[in-house]
Amino acid sequence: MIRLFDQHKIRRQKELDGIWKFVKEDGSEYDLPVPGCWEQHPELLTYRGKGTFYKKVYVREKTNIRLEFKGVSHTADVYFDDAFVVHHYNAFTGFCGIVKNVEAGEHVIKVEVDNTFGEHSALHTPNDYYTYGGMIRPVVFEEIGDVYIQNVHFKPYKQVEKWFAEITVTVENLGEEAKNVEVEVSLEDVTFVGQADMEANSSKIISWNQEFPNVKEWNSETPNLYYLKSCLKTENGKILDDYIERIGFREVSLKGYRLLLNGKPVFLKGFNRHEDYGTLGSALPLQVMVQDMDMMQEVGSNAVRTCHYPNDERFLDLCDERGMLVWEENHARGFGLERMQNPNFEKQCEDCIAEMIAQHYNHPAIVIWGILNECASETPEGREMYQKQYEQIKALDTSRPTTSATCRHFSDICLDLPDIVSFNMYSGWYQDVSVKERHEKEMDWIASAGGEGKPVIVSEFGAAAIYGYRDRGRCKWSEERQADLIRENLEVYREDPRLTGVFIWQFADCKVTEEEWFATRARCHNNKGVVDEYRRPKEAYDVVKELFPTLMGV
Ligand code: ADA
Repeated sequence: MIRLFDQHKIRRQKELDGIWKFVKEDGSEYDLPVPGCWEQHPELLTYRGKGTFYKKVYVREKTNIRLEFKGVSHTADVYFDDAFVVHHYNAFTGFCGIVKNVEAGEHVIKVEVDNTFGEHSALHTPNDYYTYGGMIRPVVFEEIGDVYIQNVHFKPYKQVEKWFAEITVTVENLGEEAKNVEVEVSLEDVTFVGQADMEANSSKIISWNQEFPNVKEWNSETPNLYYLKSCLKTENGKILDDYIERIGFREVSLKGYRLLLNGKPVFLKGFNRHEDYGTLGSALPLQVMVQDMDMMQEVGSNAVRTCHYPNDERFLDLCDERGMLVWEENHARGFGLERMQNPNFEKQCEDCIAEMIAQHYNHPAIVIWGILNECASETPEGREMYQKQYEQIKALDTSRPTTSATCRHFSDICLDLPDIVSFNMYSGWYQDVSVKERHEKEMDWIASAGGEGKPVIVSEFGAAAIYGYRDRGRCKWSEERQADLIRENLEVYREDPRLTGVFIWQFADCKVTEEEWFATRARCHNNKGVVDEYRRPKEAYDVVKELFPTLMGV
């Protein structure tokens, strides 16, 4: 499955899922499923290296081919019949390549994949989550004409109690001749058109500000979704291409200490969720995404943080359908200044932000853009990079607030930059301190260090527990202790009106890299999930179920 809805009725599109041939760097060959992680194969459990995937495809008649890769971990070089098509770094954002004038017949797609660490990879590093290898998300194969729709963006807004939207359609002309096409856009009973008069080998953006009189708002309780249908037509009405997006009418804003959705205050009762499952690694099938969603909603969660990277579009589609509010963030976890000064760091962050926003812009569920989890925000050099990334986000999207989860307590010099201040705090786990006392100190410091008057989110808190380890003395690492600490934290946070949300660290246990200090993690897992990596609930799961509903509903 590519998305949870059909994006095309006219454009020929298929998913290249199934078995691909994989040739490891040493020449050994495997039949691997795509999407998938190569670590699921018993001989590749710990393989960190390079390998090449091959897939034969058949083209019925001469056409242009558009290949879209939703996620390749972590670096891909794509070839079509041995001709280079596209290079991409980062497992967590999609990318595409175009091959023009492909003759009818059989062709071979080759994808060289690399999940090694080193200076070439500033974002995928040994970390408190695992960087797997392979084509972890869907691969899409499309046949397109010379003129096609490259992207559609939809930004809803309200004016005098009526819904409007700014719609932009980007059209590409791959041909060697100028083309003039009509662009038609429709949503329910509203249709509007524009003209794209295009030079050869060019692209054009057409935009509208359009009123939509008969629509219902999107929110957590009633996540109303609509199909935004765009198509390209010739002068005599022949449809050349189509592009369907699924959107929601909602506005996000801030007022005092609160995040507002459609003008109403919300309190985010969330989980941090890594894309990681048992033996499947980061290639989560829809079944797991739905199970995660059902479990998070069962305990009363209304929000999820895509720690620490952009998520699979199918999960974001599910959040749109279920009204699950999303803090999506760029790809970064715990980089001190030295790692932020890797020569590839800034460009790889910039590319990730650009791709994350371009590809996920239309999801109504995304209400916050985050950056740089626990990076060097206590340094002037780090501040420059934080500032640059916040500015990049605002240049691409002014409709959503920004934030960043800090752990530079009492030393962070960037709290004046984001719209919302967020901090990670493990009182009772890493520090044997009273949650309440430590929280008050943190909030006082935030107010004095640039965060005065801003909404605050406790972006991480929790404790570890080994699934199945029970102890009547409630010792550390027992399910009982984890449950006690989550209870103590939630009972403190629910009393603080300056908070507009909390995110438990974390929903499910996840694998970590057995390098650096992460190797000290029991089982080579981050064990702070309220469920384990197979979604088996720990005692804390029921504490969350008891307490989430008591958190401020306003
Ligand atoms: C940090 C980090 C998380 C995780 C957590 C932990 O806050 O943001 O990714 O590593 O600590 O479990 O210690």
